[in-house]
Amino acid sequence: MALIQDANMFPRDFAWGAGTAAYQVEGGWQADGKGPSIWDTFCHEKGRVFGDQSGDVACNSYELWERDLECIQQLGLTHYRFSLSWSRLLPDGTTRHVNQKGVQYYNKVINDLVGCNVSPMVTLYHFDLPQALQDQGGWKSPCIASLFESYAKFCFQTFGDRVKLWITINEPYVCAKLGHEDGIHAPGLKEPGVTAYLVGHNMLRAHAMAWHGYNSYFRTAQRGLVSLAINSDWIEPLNTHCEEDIAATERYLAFTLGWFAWPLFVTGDYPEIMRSAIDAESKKLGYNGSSRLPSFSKDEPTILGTADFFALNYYTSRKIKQGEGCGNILCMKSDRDAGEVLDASWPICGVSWLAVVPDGLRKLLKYIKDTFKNPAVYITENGFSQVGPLQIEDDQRSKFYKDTIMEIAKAVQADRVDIRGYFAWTLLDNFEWADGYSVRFGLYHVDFEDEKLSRTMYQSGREYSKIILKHKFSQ
Ligand code: GBH
Repeated sequence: MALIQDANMFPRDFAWGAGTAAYQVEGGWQADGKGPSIWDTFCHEKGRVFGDQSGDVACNSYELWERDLECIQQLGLTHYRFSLSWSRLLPDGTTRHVNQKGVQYYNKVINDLVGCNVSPMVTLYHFDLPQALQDQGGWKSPCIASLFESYAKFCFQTFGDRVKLWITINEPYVCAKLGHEDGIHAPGLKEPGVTAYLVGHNMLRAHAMAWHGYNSYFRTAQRGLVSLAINSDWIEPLNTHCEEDIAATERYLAFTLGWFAWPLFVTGDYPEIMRSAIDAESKKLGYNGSSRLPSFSKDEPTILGTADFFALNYYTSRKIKQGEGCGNILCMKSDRDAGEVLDASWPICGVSWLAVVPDGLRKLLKYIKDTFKNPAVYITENGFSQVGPLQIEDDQRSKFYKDTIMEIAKAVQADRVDIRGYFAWTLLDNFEWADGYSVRFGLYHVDFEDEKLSRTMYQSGREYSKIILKHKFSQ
C-alpha cells in the first residue's frame, strides 16, 4: 500500500505517550497519610504474588517523580498517562477527609508535566480500591457508584483546570474477572459465575455517574474528555469455515469487548448474546432467580453515550474455538463457552499470554471504527514484556514498537480510523501485579536491587523516541 510521506503518516496533534499506574510505580504505601488499598492488603498476604513481592516501594515514584519526569522528557513524549491513588487522596475513600499531601503530590506531577509541555492523561482508578471501601463491600456494593462519583468530582474540581484527558476506570474486565472470578488480582475473590457480572455492572454505573458529573458541572469550563479504558484482544475463529467456531468467536467478543463497549457505544445495555448465553447456562444448571447479569435501572443516568472517545488497551490476539466449560459448575468460562488458542506462528514475549501480533491491532481498530460509529480512538496501552535475563539491548521489543506503529499508520492512512494517540505501556519496569517484578514492560530498566532504583533507557526506549521525533509536529 502507498503510504504518504513518512512525516505525514499521523495527524498533526497526535499524542505520543507512555503510561503507568499508581500502585505499580509509586511506592510510599503509607507515606504522608495515605490510606491502604486492596493491593496493599492483597500483597501483604503470603502466596498471592510472585515471590511475595509488593508495591510497598516499587519504583518509588512518590519520591523520585523528578527522575521520572527526566525519562519522559528524554523520550520526547507529548503525553503522559498515570493514575491517581484514590486512597492517597481520600484515605478512607470518601471526601469526608482529604489528604492534602496527596493533593500536593499530584499537583506537582501535573504542574511539572504541563510546565514541560507534556499533556497529562489521568486515570482515576487503576485496580487500587481504598481498603476502607472494600470493607463495605467494594465493587460488589451498589453504593460504590456514588462514592466513585464523589471521588471523580473531587478530582475534576482539584485537577481539571490542567487535565484535559480523563480515564475513569482502567479495564473493568480485568478488575471484575481477575479480581472477583479467578481471584488472582486484589481483592482475591473467587466467586465464579456471579460476582464478576455484578462488579462490571457497578463499574459501568460508577463510570456513567462520573461522566454525567463532568458533563453537568465541569465540561463547559474545563473542556476535557472523559472515557473508560477497555482492554481487548483481536480475535478470529480458529476454523473460519466452522459454524461453531464462528458462533464461539461472537460469544467471546460479547463477553469481553462487548460487555463494556455495547452499553457505552451501542445500546446502553449488554450484548444480547451475552445475556442469553448466561441465562441459558443458568437454566441448564438449575440456577433459579433473576439473571446473573444485572439490568440497568431506568431511574439512573443513562450509560449510552458516556464515553467521549474510545480508549483501547491492546496487547495480543487469539484464535477462538467452540467449547471450554468448567464442568457442571457456574463460571464465566462455561457461560461464554469459547476456548482461546494461540497461533503457532505468533512469537511469545516474556509472559505466556502475550503473543506478539502487531497486525491484530490494525484489524481491531478497523473493527472498532465499523462497529462503534467511527469514534475518536486513543490507544491507551500497548506493550511488550521481558522476563530474565534482561537485555538493555532489547531488539525484539524495538522491532515490536516499529511494527506496531507501522500498523497504526496503516489504520490511520488506509482504513481512515480516527486515531488520536498512542501510549506505550509502560514508562518504567514496575510492579507487574501477580507477576511482581519478574515481568518487565518498561521503556526504562529499573534496578530494583539498587537503593537508588536507578533508571536506564532500554534500546526500545531509544527506538520509540526516534519514532516520536520523526513524526511529531512542533506542538
Ligand atoms: C494491562 O492489562 C494493565 O492495565 C496494566 O496495569 C499491566 O501492567 C499490563 O496490562 C501488562 O500486563 O494471567 O493468563 O490470566 C492488560 C490486560 C488481561 C493482560 C489479563 C493479562 C492475564 C492473563 N490483561 N491478562 S492470565
